[in-house]
Amino acid sequence: MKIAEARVVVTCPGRNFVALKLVTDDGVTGVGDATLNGRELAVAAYLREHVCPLLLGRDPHRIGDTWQYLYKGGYWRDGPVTMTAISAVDTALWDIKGKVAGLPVYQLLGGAARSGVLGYAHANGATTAEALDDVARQVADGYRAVRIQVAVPGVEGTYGVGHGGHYEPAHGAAPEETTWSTERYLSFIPSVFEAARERFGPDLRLLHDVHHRLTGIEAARLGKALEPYGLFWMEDPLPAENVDAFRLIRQHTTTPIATGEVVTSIWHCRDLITEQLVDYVRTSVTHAGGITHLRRIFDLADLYRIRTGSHGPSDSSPVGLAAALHVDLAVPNFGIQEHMRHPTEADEVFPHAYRYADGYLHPGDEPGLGVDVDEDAAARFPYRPAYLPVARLHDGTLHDW
Ligand code: EZ4
Ligand code: CO
Repeated sequence: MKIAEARVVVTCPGRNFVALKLVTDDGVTGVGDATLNGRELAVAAYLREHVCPLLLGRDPHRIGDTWQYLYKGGYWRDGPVTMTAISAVDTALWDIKGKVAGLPVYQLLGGAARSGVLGYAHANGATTAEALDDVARQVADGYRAVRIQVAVPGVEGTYGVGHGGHYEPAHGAAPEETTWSTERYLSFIPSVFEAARERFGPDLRLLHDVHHRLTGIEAARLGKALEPYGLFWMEDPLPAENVDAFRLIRQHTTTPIATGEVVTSIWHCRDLITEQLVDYVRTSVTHAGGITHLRRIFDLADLYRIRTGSHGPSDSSPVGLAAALHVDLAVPNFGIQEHMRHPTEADEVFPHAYRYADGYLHPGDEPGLGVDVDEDAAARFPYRPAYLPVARLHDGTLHDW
């Protein structure tokens, strides 16, 4: 069996996605997610120009060898563009292997370790009251875990808050300029979770994404202030390259910490894991080297009783979500899966077998990943440039977004 064709699909059904489709000489297809939000065409070109030609003629069953070939063989290893491209190839090869075996990918990973994948939904609002009404909607939809983001008074364009309803941060031909004030944020956010606990009681899992905005001591203060409200996690308190700052947070608070959505390999989260500086690893199939590499990260985490919390925003395509769900169902140390629904046009371009019901997701039982890209439908939605915002302090200084 040989890889006979490798095609890159760039499409914008409600938002931009990049997909890789591999076809074998006997007609088996496999798909992988290659979406890197705001830098989509860089990955598309990396695949088209430098990866697809190397795949032709290779044995699709040699997943591990192909991974090493693309990682070590490029000499310039790692980085989000390279790793997203490798992720797409790896995921597509698992899809092919599953189809050839006649088994869903989770069966190849050891089989189901649970009956369903606990998902968390997003709730947001311009005010606390609005956000809590959104939480109530998610709870009515069955979710047992909800992330809450509220616009901080006086902070225009707070992270995680939509322009009326659905939250989708990437838009426009240039990054939107938003503002940031750590002082206002820190004094406001605990009141949101106090109100959420009052309204929803002790059982609902509450999550919050700081989105890399704080210093170690600021994050320690926030973690302490949130302790009475028993958060499931405080996400990305600061950029993950700063391991020392996580040590500082740990000295001060028992609020659980999740990080890793921008981490692209095991090397960048090794110390966070082995020093038990985080409680949940948020690396994703789409950006951390596909199913093969994600399992290595999650296995390392399991040695330290650290659980998974894979990134699952709307900028991971339905292909990325399907792949995540197979891993989630099989690994021993699953924690939770982010679940942000896709636009309806995206569900049309990427027909899928995974399903959501009553707070839980399941990848379905079709051979492979159980997801495809309809290339004719994809062609009806041409790429439109869309950038993630930037954040500035009130004096104009560029801050972490
Ligand atoms: O801002 O995926 O937890 N989810 C997140 C996301 C990220 C986007 C960036 O592409 O932090 O909303
Ligand atoms: Co996040």
